[in-house]
Amino acid sequence: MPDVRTPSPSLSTPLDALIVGAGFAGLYMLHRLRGLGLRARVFEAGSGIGGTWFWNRYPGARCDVESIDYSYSFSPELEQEWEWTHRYPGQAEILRYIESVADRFDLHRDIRTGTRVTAAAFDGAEAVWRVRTADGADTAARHLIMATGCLSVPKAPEIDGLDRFGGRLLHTARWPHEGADFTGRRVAVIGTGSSGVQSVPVIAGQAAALTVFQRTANFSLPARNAPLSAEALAEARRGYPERRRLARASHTGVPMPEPQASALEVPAAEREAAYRRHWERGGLFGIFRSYTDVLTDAEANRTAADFIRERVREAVADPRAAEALTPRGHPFGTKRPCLDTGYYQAFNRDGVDVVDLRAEPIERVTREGVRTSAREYPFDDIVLATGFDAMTGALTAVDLRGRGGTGLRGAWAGGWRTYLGLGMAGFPNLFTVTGPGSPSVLSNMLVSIEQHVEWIGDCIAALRDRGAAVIEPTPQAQEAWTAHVGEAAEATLFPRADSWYLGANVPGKPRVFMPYVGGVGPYRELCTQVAEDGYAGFAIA
Ligand code: N01
Repeated sequence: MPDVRTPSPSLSTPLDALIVGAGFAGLYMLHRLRGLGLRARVFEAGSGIGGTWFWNRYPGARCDVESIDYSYSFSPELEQEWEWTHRYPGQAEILRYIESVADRFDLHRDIRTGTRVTAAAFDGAEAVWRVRTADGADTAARHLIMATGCLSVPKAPEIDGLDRFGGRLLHTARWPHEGADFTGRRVAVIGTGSSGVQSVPVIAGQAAALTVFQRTANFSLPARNAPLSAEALAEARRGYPERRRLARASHTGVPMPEPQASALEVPAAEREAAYRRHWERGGLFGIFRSYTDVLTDAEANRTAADFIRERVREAVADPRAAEALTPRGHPFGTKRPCLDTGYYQAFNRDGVDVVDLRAEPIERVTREGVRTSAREYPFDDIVLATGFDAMTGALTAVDLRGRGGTGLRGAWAGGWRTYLGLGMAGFPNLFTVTGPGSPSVLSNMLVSIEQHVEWIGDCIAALRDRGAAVIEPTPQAQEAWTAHVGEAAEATLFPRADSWYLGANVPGKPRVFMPYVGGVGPYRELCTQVAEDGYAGFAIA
């Protein structure tokens, strides 16, 4: 029997497609293209597959979409056979799932790990992409598919002295595979987005002392994670066809009823009871999808925000810490809310505290710890939970050169521009999976990934069947789409927060809203229509 992990030989003739990234998107892309009879390879920078779930191994790392929804839908057998253990899947379980999928569909033989793509240039004469990897090798492929993830380039904070710290410095998105034990140690966590909020309760349970450095208090909702019973799993499996159909047609990619009423047209007691039901049930989408206008009307939003602020004050015993942890200054949901397991309660433990960086900014990191405007805090470990250069970061990290040598970095200097988040004018035969301008991070990523992968696969197959060599968005279609994405965001409260959705977390990054707020269902219909209309908005040659 051949070793399935041995890479297929011979790259002497151009591949039909080179896929960059072996996360959920890249793996399914490979499987899909193979199914269409196309020759594809995956290059992956990491030493293993799994993307997000390969890198983010910090304590408490867990998905905030339920297991049965955060899973591939393309294989009914896989759906029926995989045993999810919890309502929300932990990092290790998701990585096991991904590995099992790769084995099941024999993907490893076409994946090269430890292979970072550094540059790629379109050769117009041959109509191929010439792809350079960090080892200096070049590979030719007719299509280049960037499955590089939306949150895959970690961002270190702009804090002086990190390199001088004498203790252990960790980033949640580059967690050591052997793990990190905090027993008996004095630990700092910098950053209170999802990664910080998930890791704090676990670290708090181990460390001798934990100090959380918070610049912006985020809204966090209880996950209410629990083991998934055999009955619940069996029921979910029976209901899969309908569940998936609802997810694909929904706004967020999660099967739940769409809101019908304004938060302002129902009596306060009824609204409070609805928020309470969602809070008790747990989950990310309940409260902000409970009414039509939570994300579009400041007053409607305030009703939800006030409800959550009240819960924070109830949960945190020390009034000073409660005050610091109470989110204000941005509408609920405009920075991605967190889903936690005991985050606020962690601050009731001895030795766990929060430092409000708005009142007491960090001046620098020293050899011993963190120096703020008020005092020096000594630490053994500093954990950076400071986020990512989201959505565009992984694309501009590669020196992509399109027609005539045009660079993507230059083309995007004033902000991203795409057609449907699927491709860029001037970059023929290049596709982005869940690229900027698509619903992506505002949705259940698995639903959005599958939709893009299937659309891209069908598109490449259609080109082959037509005998066409090249497809690329027209500049007009790209401009119109990019403008539409911006206008759609402007009609919501999203632009009111300094969020990573807007690139506001990365100094110097253009402040342009990146994901499409139109919802996965309507967006899917639009993409399908574009294909049915013979790839309207694309030039094919
Ligand atoms: O990153 P973030 P993340 N000094 O950017 C702070 C997904 N995800 O890794 O808000 C001090 O959200 C920064 O402060 P501020 C999910 O989509 C999902 O936590 O910019 N602080 C913020 O508090 C999520 O939204 C899951 O003022 C600094 C934090 O660091 C996305 O990934 C789990 C700073 C960064 O928060 C990113 O989450 C994890 C500085 N110089 C992640 N620079 C689940 O599925 C930054 N900060 C549950």
